[in-house]
Amino acid sequence: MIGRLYAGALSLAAAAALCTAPAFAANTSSLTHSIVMDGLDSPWDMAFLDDGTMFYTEKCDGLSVRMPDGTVNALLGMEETEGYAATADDLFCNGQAGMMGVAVDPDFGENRRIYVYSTSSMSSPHTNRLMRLVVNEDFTGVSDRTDIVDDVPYKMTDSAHPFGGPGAHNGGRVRFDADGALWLTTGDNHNEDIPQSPTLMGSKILRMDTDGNAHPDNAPPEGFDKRTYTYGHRNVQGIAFHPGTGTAIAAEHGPWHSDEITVLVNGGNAGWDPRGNMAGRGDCPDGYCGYMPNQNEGMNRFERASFMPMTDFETYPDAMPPIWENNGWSQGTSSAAFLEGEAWGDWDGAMVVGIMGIGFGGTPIGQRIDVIQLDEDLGLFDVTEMTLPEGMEAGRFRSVVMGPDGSLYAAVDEGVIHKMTP
Ligand SMILES: [Ca+2]
Repeated sequence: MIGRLYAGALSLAAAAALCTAPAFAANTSSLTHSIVMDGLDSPWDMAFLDDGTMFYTEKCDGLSVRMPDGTVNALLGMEETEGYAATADDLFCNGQAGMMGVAVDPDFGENRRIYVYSTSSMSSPHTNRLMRLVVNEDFTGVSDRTDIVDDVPYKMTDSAHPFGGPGAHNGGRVRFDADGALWLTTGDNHNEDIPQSPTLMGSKILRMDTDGNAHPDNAPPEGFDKRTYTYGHRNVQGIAFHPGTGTAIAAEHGPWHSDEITVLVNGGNAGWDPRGNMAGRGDCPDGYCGYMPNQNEGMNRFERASFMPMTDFETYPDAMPPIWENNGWSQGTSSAAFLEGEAWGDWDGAMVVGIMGIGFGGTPIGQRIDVIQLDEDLGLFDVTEMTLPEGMEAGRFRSVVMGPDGSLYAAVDEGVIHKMTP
């Protein structure tokens, strides 16, 4: 083994990574690929039943279900959509906002419940809401909408901060853990007060029951909304649960630098605070230091990170440290899942993270799925870019989800849901 020859000069982790490299190659070269659906409009998330039934969202259209035989039923449309069994006129899309995460109740067989996160105009100012719905017996419609979370902030106007426009930074992933708790990730709306606010539910990761009540074991600081599991995030679109320990791990977008993956600690602060008065930062344009200094001002990503860090240890020494920072880049780190099943070989139990990439002069850079292997202490062991199967094009990897068949499903903004099978 080549790795052993160099073991004396490399860290043990690096040497072990070299040793196992041939197994990785075997995995990726034997991935088969098929397109499950295409022609979709910004598919955002998927959720599966054991028989392969797949619920999915499209950001500006609504919620649909693809049956195991390939039949598609459009269940709940947003305002001004056609062809859905029902429409909800308060659900709308704007910018990054719209219909986002979807999850299936662990007891779906008994209660037929699913959960969908969407932007809504029902209240003023508008908010992001987590809705509970009941799916009818033949999967042709939903009913009994209950908004179990109705107070996640939404960015109404440009005036809050011009960069990114209305609808920016909603988070949006909805997942159940193995114990049946319901989790929701949210974002900062370009609002400097949200991340460290004890009561505004943006920039948080919420852990709840299926009525939207706080999990009894949540341990946020005194005065915080008890639904809070962690706070001080920027814009979390990825959350997954480590198969061995059940630990929640989040992936989130950085501001022109430093996408992060963070192992979450109950009650923890992720350390994002774009207020100007923090850490000696002066006034920033529009009361938001989140994009300072501007990336066009000649600073590199590491210099920017030192001014406006994703995790501000100077102000918050006890903040949760990220285990991965994307080599300092911000490239649209979106969703996360754990590969499970012996067919994945050495990647069984590894985390995959979908990265949407950024465009320079129309050329996308960084569109990929990273395979992130953790060590026994949930530290970073190795990162490998997944070699995509032949015939599969990269895209803006918005959602990665393990299917009940052991395949990895990946939705890209370009309108395709891919399936990769080891
Ligand atoms: Ca952080």
